[in-house]
Amino acid sequence: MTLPMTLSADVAAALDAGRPVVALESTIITHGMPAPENLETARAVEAEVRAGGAVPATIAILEGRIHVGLDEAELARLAGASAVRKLSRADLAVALVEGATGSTTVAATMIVAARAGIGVFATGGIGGVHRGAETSFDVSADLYELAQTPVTVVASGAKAILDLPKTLELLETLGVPVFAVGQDDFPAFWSRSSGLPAPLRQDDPARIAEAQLMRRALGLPGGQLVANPIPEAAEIPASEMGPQIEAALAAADAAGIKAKEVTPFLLAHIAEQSQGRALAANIALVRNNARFAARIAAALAAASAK
Ligand code: PSU
Ligand code: MN
Repeated sequence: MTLPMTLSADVAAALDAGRPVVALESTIITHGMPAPENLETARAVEAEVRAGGAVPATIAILEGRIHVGLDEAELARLAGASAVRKLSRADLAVALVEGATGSTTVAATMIVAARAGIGVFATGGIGGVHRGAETSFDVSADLYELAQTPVTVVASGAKAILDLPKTLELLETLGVPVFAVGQDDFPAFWSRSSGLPAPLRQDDPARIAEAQLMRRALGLPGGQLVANPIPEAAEIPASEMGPQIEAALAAADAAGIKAKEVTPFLLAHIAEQSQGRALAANIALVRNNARFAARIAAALAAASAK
């Protein structure tokens, strides 16, 4: 069976010529942010990638076809659509067969990026081990994807609604390199530090790109997590976020929220409770990650040409 996948003209041209490309996910547009900030952010993130000299490739499923690179109308249609599936490794294939429209999580975006030949991807925060996972078993498929699909993911760590120590432990078990950028601590999404040291630190995008290629030379599967802290001006201190996260978790529990709905529910609750501050922070960190990802993409293109 042939894969129903369309590359936009500028993404196809860049990949053919070996020029830098940065993949972007779409769940953050459909399930991670409210309108109209979702569409504004998607455009701003693409502009950051372009300003960094790379071509943005936002990935989504439109009526049973994978799109790598959305045009303005497609982006607007996705951001405004109501019944959009949140697609991950488990449900991507069947969504294509059913002709569905869906956004791609970190895991699904990595799968598509790797198929398209894109080695770098920027987002806000990856999914991870949820608090209470010892009873709920709620662990994001994003972690297992990082262990098997060769894409470097730039994020501001894992979302701080998660159990960050357990998330780091599982990443280590799965053999996923986790680099902090510009500091030694693992960031906590809205806050610059989680208080936990990151396993690795690498400030040079060229070394990060080379490490991805060296993993391939070693015959190792999987990608890398680049944990880039939120810019100082946009950060919300962890002491302020703590109670808001606790309140969101209690509300999710009371409402019986499970599985795929957990992350979108918690993010929406926190965005509302913080009067937009958490959302502004989320936007700032994604844009910053797009800038750093463009630098890695440039280094990857240069190293691959050698
Ligand atoms: N980063 C954000 N907002 C988001 C996400 C990431 O700033 O909404 C999405 C990503 O698509 C990630 C997903 O893969 O949340 C995690 O969902 P889950 O915990 O159900 O695996
Ligand atoms: Mn989950």
